[in-house]
Amino acid sequence: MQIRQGNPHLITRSLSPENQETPIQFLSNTVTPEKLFYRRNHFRYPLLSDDNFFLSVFGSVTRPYHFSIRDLFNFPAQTIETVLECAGNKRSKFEPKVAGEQWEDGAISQGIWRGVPLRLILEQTGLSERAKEVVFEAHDKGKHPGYPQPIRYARSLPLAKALHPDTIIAYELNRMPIPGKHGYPLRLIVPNWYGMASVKWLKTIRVIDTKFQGPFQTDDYVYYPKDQKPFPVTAVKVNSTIQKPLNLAILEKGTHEIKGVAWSGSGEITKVQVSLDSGVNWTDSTLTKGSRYSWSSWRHEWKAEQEGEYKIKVRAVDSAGFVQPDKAMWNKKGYGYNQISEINIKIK
Ligand SMILES: Nc1nc2c(c(=O)[nH]1)N[C@H]1C(S)=C(S)[C@@H](COP(=O)(O)O)O[C@H]1N2
Ligand SMILES: [Mo]
Repeated sequence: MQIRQGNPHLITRSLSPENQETPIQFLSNTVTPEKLFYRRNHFRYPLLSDDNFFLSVFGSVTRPYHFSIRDLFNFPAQTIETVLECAGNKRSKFEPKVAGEQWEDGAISQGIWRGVPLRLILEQTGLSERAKEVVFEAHDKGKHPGYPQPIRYARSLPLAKALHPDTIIAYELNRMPIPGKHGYPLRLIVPNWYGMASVKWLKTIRVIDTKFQGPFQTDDYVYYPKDQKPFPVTAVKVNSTIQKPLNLAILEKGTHEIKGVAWSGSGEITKVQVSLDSGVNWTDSTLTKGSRYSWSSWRHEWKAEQEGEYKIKVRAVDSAGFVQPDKAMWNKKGYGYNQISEINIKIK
């Protein structure tokens, strides 16, 4: 008899609501399978069926409408492969520490989403001249500090982002109906923005001519830096993760592969550099570019000839000219950590 080798599985940060991260160090495929796709929830899961399911679109529109799932299937579909990263990814690395889920590197996954461009839906309903933002309200709800009654998860997008051809109302993930934990039956997908924008379990879409003031818009998902005015969390910052070797590994002398992924919400990854001497000298790694919104893979072969302890650093650069900084911008709620990636290893 043989005892089977273990398989990667999600890492639990909290059980209720369920928050679990992807074991990103052990991912080799470009698309994250459902069982390893990170889960980030504010409330308990809502239980929905697609029978009698309607998505209502109303507010500052000329022809409000209740769309059935079937109505949505009749629109031309758009397929988008994209990174989905929680704004709190890597929060555990902030110094000084900040409260919140102590995510390491795995509050990020990648999937292929298929659905209807929101823009086509809004073309059908029409927009009033004063329309300014689009509010997405979800089915999940619960207690929130400062609110006597349970509130629903809700977020808004400015009109320009809502009308972007790649902002979609998705009904499939990885060529299957969206799993219950990831938004079944309908979910918003907003490529290039942190995950909070991609509202799961869509209930209504309301066009407004003011600025949305919900707590997940004006309290959470706002950067509160030390000596700057607060500003909203939007685009994903240029970032990378080292998948191999693992931090604090002890390795033999010889050739080792250093590899990982890199991504950005403001352009494509153009370069990933590796330093084997704590950031003094940098070499370009070999880059395999992903598609427009997906992560890129990088690798570097290292001939480790000398015993000792090494600090290996990695920094990604994107086409907009952004580079991972030496020091992440500390902020009270711990969003957008993208400091140069590093591991410490020992060669014996
Ligand atoms: N309805 C609803 N949508 C939501 C959330 C939520 O709690 N409720 N969490 C948001 C956050 S913060 C993230 S990072 C992503 C996580 O998506 P996933 O659980 O499918 O990975 O969903 C976003 N959409
Ligand atoms: Mo998130």
